[in-house]
Amino acid sequence: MERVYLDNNATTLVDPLVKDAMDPFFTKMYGNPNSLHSFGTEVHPYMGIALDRLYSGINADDDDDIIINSCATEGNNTVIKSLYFESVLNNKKPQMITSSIEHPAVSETMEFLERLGAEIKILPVNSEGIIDPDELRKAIDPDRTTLVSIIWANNETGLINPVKEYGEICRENGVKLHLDAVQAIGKIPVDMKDVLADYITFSAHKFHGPKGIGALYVRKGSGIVPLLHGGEQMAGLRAGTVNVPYMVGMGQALDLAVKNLDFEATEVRRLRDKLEDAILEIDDVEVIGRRELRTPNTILASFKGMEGEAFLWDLNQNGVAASTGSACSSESLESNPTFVAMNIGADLAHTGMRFSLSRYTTEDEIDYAIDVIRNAVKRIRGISSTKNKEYI
Ligand code: C6P
Repeated sequence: MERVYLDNNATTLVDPLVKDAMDPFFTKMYGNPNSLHSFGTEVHPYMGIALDRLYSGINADDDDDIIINSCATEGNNTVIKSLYFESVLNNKKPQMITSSIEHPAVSETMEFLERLGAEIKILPVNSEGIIDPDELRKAIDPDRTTLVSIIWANNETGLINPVKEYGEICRENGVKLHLDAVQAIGKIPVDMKDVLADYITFSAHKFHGPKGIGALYVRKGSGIVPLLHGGEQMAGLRAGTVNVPYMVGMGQALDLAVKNLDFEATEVRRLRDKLEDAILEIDDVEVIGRRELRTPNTILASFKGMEGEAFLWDLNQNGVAASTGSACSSESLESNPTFVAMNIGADLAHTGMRFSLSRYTTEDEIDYAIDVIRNAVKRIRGISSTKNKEYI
């Protein structure tokens, strides 16, 4: 076994069928889809096919909008800043509600707007790691709240929030709801006729599509103030030449992801549970969040007395790729936003290690990873106990 990739919440491999679908648009059909000559017009219909796949993949209504962009970070920034601008344009002080377990693409955008004068309320998680709908209900001020932005499934724990209830609460109060759906899409059903969110954001590379392309869903009537001006693309809501090959790839990837949802719920879950059971046999290890409440591919385990950097290094040396948290905060190896939000291991040295599978993960890989993890824990705890004895 050379290498085992268990960091699929950071990014995934591009499905070979997705790569094949994208291929002709680099060297054969490369025209600008907005050009009026044949190089452009021959490309245009493929954007329609890709969009149809996205609409059906999230069960959006034909009248809703799906704006193609560069990634979920852009989508999250667009929704939050757009609603801020809308309030400012209407001479209102924006008040936004978010949670303590958001991805930095939401939390840091909120912090930035706070510096510009917005009021930001941050909802805590309950003992299960979930944002309680009652807390949301209490926090909303129908006269003042501009936007609620909550993560659908958390990228570190995989815990799935009760988004259907949030949608109903926001609708009752006439408040707009944005859901960061990056870690939900391709892992659990995402149905925009069932969940009453105004906006959702996602990135193709989390479901075996290419990096550098994402989408923002906007429900009919919810509106968006564009952040990028300078062209009529995306109905004037996001200017800039559309990345056709990647858009085609995202459409194909979502189509395949939806077709594989049952496989995620059964086979990916079975392998995840096998790995989780083995991890739980190790002393002083806890897994965050009940299995039934999580996406089928994710484990965030807390290893007591382990140093994060050493653990990650040891796993990597032996061919297992995991992560101490989200890839974008990996430079601060010890800080784990979920542990902070859930108040885990504040007094003791705990390392959170995330293992995230995909439909490409095999049983042999899981068996190999189990051995590597067990041995890494033995080695590192052995070294730290020797160090402790030296101090005595
Ligand atoms: N999370 C992780 O290791 P981009 O990078 O823009 O495609 O996606 C950003 C993003 C937004 N929301 C959530 C919930 C996410 O998980 C991510 C990406 C990766 O957890 C990389 S930081």
